[in-house]
Amino acid sequence: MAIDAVQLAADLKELRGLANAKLEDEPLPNGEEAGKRLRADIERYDLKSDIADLETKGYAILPPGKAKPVEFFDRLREAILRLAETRRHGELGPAMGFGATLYHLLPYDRVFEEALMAPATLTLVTYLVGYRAKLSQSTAIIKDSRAAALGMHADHSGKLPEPWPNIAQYCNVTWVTTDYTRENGAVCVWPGSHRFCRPVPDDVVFDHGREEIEVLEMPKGSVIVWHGSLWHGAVPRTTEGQRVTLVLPHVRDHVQPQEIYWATTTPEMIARNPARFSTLMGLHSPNPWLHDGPSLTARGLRPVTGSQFE
Ligand SMILES: O=C(O)CCC(=O)C(=O)O
Ligand SMILES: [Fe+2]
Repeated sequence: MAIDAVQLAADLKELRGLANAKLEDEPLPNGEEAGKRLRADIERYDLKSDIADLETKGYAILPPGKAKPVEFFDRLREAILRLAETRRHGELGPAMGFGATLYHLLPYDRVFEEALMAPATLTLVTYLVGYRAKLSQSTAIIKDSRAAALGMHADHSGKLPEPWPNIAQYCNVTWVTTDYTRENGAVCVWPGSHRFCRPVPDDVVFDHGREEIEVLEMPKGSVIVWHGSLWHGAVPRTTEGQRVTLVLPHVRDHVQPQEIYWATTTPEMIARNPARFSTLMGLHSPNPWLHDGPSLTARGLRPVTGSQFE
């Protein structure tokens, strides 16, 4: 059955209309105003040293309580495990060292929306990929005692042609809902590798033991944010039980998100969230469009004052 493109265009127009109306009261900042607002948020959420970590190491770790209270991570884990009972798991996860993967979780529990809109993490996302950032994935990773090592890679791989720019085009926000230890299969990183601006060489992919690579051990309730060029992977899990993680990667506005969020965004979701939520769903981007072309109210296409379109 073909998609009804006429209906799709009408639905998208309605959603974009609601999303654009949100901007009237809460316009997204541009230029100098964007810098000013970002600096104020970095101050407000006490993120100066995290920004320094993003610059020097390519990742930052928010300790328990900084992004959200620890209880919030219990809600996240419970929602993931509940959904894991009934939802189809991704096929590639276990084979590639990702464990059991559940994709596109955002619309299925409000707790994911809360994580997405948490101000401290959103400020770090803004620092890395701008105010026009779009959500790229809302994916849960569940690893049990059989979970293999995840090869070292950069998230820019397979998404951006090389050579990569210094500036992040993709960033990862990893919500840690069970303790990360070496035995539990924690994420590992090569600090500073985001500055190499290139993919992980073949001989490093499964060389997790080399001295430059650090295993990130941290308690439940932590959040890790990293630059898309950072070399990272995960060590194998050797203990019983499960490692449960939510990843919320974001992209710059010109990069195609991995998951199609406007397709599952409802008018209620737009209404109950700040305007920024609609931006994250891709609803403030003028493209993609169907036969109706870009919307006149889309960003960058505001009517010229005094024009016939005013
Ligand atoms: O949690 C993991 O094992 C790593 C996942 C990963 O590489 C990613 O989310 O980009
Ligand atoms: Fe990754």
